[in-house]
Amino acid sequence: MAGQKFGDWKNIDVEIEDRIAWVTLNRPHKRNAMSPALNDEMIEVLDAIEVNDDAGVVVLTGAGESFSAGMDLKEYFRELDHLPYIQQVHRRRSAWHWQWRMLPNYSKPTIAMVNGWCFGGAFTPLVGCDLAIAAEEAQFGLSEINWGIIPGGNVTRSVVATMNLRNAMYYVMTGKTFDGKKAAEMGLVNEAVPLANLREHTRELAKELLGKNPTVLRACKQAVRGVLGMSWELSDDYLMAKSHQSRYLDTEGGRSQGLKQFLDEKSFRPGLGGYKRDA
Ligand code: ACO
Ligand code: V55
Repeated sequence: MAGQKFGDWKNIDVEIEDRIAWVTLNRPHKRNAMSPALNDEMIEVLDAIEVNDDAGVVVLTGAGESFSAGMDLKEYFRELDHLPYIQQVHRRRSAWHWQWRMLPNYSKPTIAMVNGWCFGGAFTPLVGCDLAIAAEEAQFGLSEINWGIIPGGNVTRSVVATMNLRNAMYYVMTGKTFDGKKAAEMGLVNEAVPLANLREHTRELAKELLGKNPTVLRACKQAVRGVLGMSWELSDDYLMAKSHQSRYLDTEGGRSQGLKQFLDEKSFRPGLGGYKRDA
């Protein structure tokens, strides 16, 4: 890639190119299984990119032929088993923190680019990302049942947030693999494209997001996750408050630009594309 290397981490490679931060889980010899060291570093990576103005979108992917083979079974399960429970919890906390606290609340749009194997624990960051594009050839699986555990670490929560009850049950109970096409059909990912086109396709999606108002995008993605557990009354009030908040925070004055360019200047149609941003 022609991008600029960003930071210096052992288990993660970050390159920033044209405002896209390509974050690559980089333990290909372990099929990018997520170790405690990798998860500790991911917190630093996401923190650093969030405050870096050179990056407007994050793409999360994996080095080599794997997106991620899930939690590192040796370093989390075998090697922590002898520790007291509270110490195990402490060691696992960095995984939880970036995968289902930081990612869903992230200030910039995030896209999971599933280039290959995606098992078990990898479903949590997959679903933590706002959008997901998979290679048709990628193989997914909730393999926990195959080695004798239930999908923990909020994997089950991630599955039911995206897949319907029948599909969730089927794949959790059988541990059978499915490919990128099937993942797209079920709504676990937005789309599947041939592996050869995956990066280019993801880049186009990232560029599209980079063309939108970042303040409003942030409010939109927070709102989509936020309203899920709310009553209609609470949701309406929250969305009105969020809408006013984003107008207040939006330094480029998106809403008034949009109205002016459509109603007065007749220079664009909101139904068919975005207003002209000169900010
Ligand atoms: N944890 C720890 N090590 C792993 C993991 C993992 N999740 N996945 C792969 N590795 C290691 C292997 O132990 C092996 O290490 P070694 O070279 O030191 O012996 C290396 O990565 C390569 O693995 P292979 O199995 O040889 O690779 P292959 O390309 O043949 O198969 C596949 C890839 C299918 C991904 C296979 O490695 C696999 O089934 N991995 C486990 C997938 C899984 O069930 N993950 C756990 C989900 S449950 C959870 O996340 C809590
Ligand atoms: C998994 C399980 C976990 C965890 C992360 O099933 C992922 C996957 C039981 O703990 O912390």
